[in-house]
Amino acid sequence: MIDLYYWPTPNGKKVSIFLEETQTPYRLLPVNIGRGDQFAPEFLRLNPNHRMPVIVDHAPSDGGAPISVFESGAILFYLAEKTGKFWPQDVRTKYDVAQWVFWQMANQGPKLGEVGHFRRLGDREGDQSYAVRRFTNEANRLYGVLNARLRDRRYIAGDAYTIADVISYPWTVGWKAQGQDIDEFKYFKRWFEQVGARPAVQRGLAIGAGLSTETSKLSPEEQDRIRKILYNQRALPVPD
Ligand SMILES: N[C@@H](CCC(=O)N[C@@H](CS)C(=O)NCC(=O)O)C(=O)O
Repeated sequence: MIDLYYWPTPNGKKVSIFLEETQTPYRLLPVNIGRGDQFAPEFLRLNPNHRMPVIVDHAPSDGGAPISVFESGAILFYLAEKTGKFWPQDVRTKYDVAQWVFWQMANQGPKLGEVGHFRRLGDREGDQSYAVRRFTNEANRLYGVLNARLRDRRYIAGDAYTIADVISYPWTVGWKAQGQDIDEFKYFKRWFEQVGARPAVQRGLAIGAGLSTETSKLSPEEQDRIRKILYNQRALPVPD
């Protein structure tokens, strides 16, 4: 059985989609990041970087002690290897998929995270127009990269749906809030609709939907409390 430490955000949904796609049994363990669950000592033992998602596999393939994995890219590599699904192992496809997984982790995820952050922030911390412009343009560039990639292939790594698609899709669901118009990217749009129509993707996206409330619907006090936890984090003290 896999334990999934989860909150319904794009990074969490990468893993719930994979687990739904492969019908892998899992137990959902909510990590309420707006309450600060990611800083609990038990959680920090699993991920010193205090971020979800994390998985713990209680039945690893070597028959040994449970294995825990953090970072959604590493989690998808682990689960793809364990299930033998969505990561073809011939040397060409294997590294085609790997490079796009790294692209997502190092580019698309962080930059789309920043564009969302600065566009939501408003002028609460002073004039953000440069940050908004910089990250909205960077998001546009990244949608362009996917669009060009998908011009002559059905999925990111070729004809087959792989973890490169699973990992890239959830961040694109918020394209409007990222200041983008997907009609600008017709090859991307075809892929977006195709992946979004998969029943397992829809189930994966819906996992934990009842756990959190959209920030804009919370009271100003509640929004403030969450911001204090999530914004301007600094190094945690190292225990003696
Ligand atoms: N690179 C990490 C990013 C994980 C991440 O940023 N998770 C966010 C939610 S999407 C989180 O746990 N945030 C808690 C916090 O900011 O304190 C991954 O892909 O797993």
